[in-house]
Amino acid sequence: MLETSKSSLRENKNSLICQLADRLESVWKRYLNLEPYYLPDDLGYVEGRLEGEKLIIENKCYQTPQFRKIHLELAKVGSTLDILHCVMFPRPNYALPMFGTDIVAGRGSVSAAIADLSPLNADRTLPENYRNAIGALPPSHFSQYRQAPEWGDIFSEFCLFIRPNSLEEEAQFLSVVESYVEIHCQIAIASQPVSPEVQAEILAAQSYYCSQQQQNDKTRRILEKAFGLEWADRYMKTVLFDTISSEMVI
Ligand code: BLA
Repeated sequence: MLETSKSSLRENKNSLICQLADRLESVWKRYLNLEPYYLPDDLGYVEGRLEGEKLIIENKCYQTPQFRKIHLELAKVGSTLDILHCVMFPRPNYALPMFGTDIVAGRGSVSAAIADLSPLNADRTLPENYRNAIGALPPSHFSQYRQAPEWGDIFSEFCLFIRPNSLEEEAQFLSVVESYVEIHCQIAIASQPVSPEVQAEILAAQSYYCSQQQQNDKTRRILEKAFGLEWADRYMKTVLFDTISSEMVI
C-alpha cells in the first residue's frame, strides 16, 4: 500500500484535492518515520456504484512511533464528486490532538474544505504549544465560512471550515492546512510518552472524537448508497474512525 502509484490516486481529481494530498505526504515524509499500516485486505481499494456512477475509494495508510494510523483517502463518484479525507490518529501514550481534514468537491467547485487539530485532553482545549504556534501563523481571510454541524463539538477554536470561492482562497486553505500538519509533526516528534492515567483519558477522548465523526450522515449516506448499510457501518467504524480499547494498548 505504501507504494500505491501516484497516478492512480491523483488521476482526474479536483486540483485542490491533488495539491493537498501531495502536500500532506511531503510534510509527513519530511518529518516522520513512516512505516506501512495495513488495512484489512478488502478495504484498501474499493469500488461500488452510486446511482449508476462508479464510486472508487483509494486508501493510503502509514504508522509512526507517535501515530498509530495516518490515513489518507481519496474517493471519486463518477465525474461528479471528489473527496479527500485524512485523519492522523495519535497513539494513546502521546498527548497529541487529532489532525483531520476533509475536502468535498462537486462538478468543479469545492463545497466544503475543513481542517482542524482537535483536542483530545480532558478539558478539550489544545495544549499551549499548539495554541502558540497556530496563533503565530499569518492571518487568513475567506469570503464564506461554514458552520460546524451539531456533532462538531469535537473541533477546536482553530477549526477552519470554509467554502473556497477563488484560487486564491484555495491557496490560502492549502497553506493553513500545511502549517497545521507541520506544527503537528514538529511537536509530535519532540514529545514524550505519558503516564497510564493520562493514556486512559486520551483513549476516552479519541473514542468520543470517533463516535461524533461517525454521526456524519453526509458521509454515511454516500457509503450506504454505494455499498449498503452494513458495509458503510463497518467502513466508518473500522477504517474512517476506528476506536481502540485499553486492552489493545497494554
Ligand atoms: C461534509 N462529507 C461532507 C459532505 C460529504 C462528505 C458529501 C457534504 C459536503 C457539503 O456539505 O458541502 C462525504 N467525506 C465524505 C465521504 C468521505 C469523507 C464519502 O471523508 C469518505 C469516504 N469529515 C471527515 C473529517 C472531517 C470531516 C476527517 O472525514 C473533519 C476533520 C468533516 N465533512 C466534515 C464536516 C462536514 C463534512 C464537518 C459538514 C457536515 C454538515 O454540514 O453536516
